[in-house]
Amino acid sequence: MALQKIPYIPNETEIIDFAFKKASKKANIQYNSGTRMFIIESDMITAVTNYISKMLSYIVQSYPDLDGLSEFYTRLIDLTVGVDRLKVSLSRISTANKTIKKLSRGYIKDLKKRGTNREGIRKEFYGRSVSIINGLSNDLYFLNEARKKLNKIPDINLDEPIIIVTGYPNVGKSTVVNIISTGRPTIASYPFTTKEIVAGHFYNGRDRYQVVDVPGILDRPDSKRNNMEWLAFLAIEQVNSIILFILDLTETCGYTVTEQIKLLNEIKQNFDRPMITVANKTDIKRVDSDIVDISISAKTGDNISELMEKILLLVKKNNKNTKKRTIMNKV
Ligand SMILES: Nc1nc2c(ncn2[C@@H]2O[C@H](COP(=O)(O)OP(=O)(O)OP(=O)(O)O)[C@@H](O)[C@H]2O)c(=O)[nH]1
Ligand SMILES: [Mg+2]
Repeated sequence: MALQKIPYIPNETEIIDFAFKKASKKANIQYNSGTRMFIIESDMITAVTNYISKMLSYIVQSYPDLDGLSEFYTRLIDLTVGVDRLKVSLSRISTANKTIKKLSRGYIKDLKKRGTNREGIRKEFYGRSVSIINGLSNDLYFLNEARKKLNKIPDINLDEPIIIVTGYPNVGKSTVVNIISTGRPTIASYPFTTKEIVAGHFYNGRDRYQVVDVPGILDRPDSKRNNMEWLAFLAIEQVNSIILFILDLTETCGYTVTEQIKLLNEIKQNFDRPMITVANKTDIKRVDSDIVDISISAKTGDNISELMEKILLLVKKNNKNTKKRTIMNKV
């Protein structure tokens, strides 16, 4: 399942301009045709209410139903923008929508009273609606910023083979993803360059393989971990994939081999995932180690075709095991 793309969220000025311009256009036509004042004023209130309501409902509906999402996407959204914050903003928009509709009914009732200043009543309704919409300004801003981040979440097809590339920050994970797939995560010589999950793919014959880049993870207590590290764990935990664990044995990434191996062991212990351990940056220095399955240079392309062979073999093995497990579960 993929997350729906969220369209542009208008700000308070755009909502107000849209609703009032449309309503006054309608009123001008009625003035010119000599319609009664009561009808004109009440139609204007109704029109403004309808346009505002349409836009506010549209905003709420633009977002996925947060209570109906899978655990993976709920936690992904939570780490990306905060589910509670999102719920608060969306519910404020819905409440404003209801309040304006209620106000509108009240003011239309007032219009019916004899001897009242009808234009004054309609203007009072306008003033109150404008201030309600202005009160949503922070929420509308937040929802539009959240939308930009959420729209970057890649579509991951859970039915196709997936390769998650993980390891310490700055070891060359994104460089590996760039060289083996269509994924184009940013590469830079500092830690935590990758701040979100980025996906790409490659084909072997007709079969598509998805390659997922995740933020770097440090070996440190959970309480110290940042949202980016949790994003990486979330992907490893929730997505049935094979893992490419990238190590930088040259330590030019800024972290020691001991630290990197500790993380490797933690991931092995906590997640039951088929894994290939890869030593990167052999162009700088070749370091022998028993813990790696293959040594490569993502920069020069050295040994990449051998890496691809290993990936294909492991995916094949994993597919067989997954099928076996599902059959066993059904028995
Ligand atoms: N010499 C050499 N440099 C490499 C190699 N692979 C990556 N680098 C460099 O290492 C630095 C980090 O590369 P990235 O691919 O951004 O590393 P990352 O693991 O994705 O880093 P984060 O996203 O910050 O966790 C960059 O300066 C790369 O150019 C390699 O095989 N050889
Ligand atoms: Mg990266």
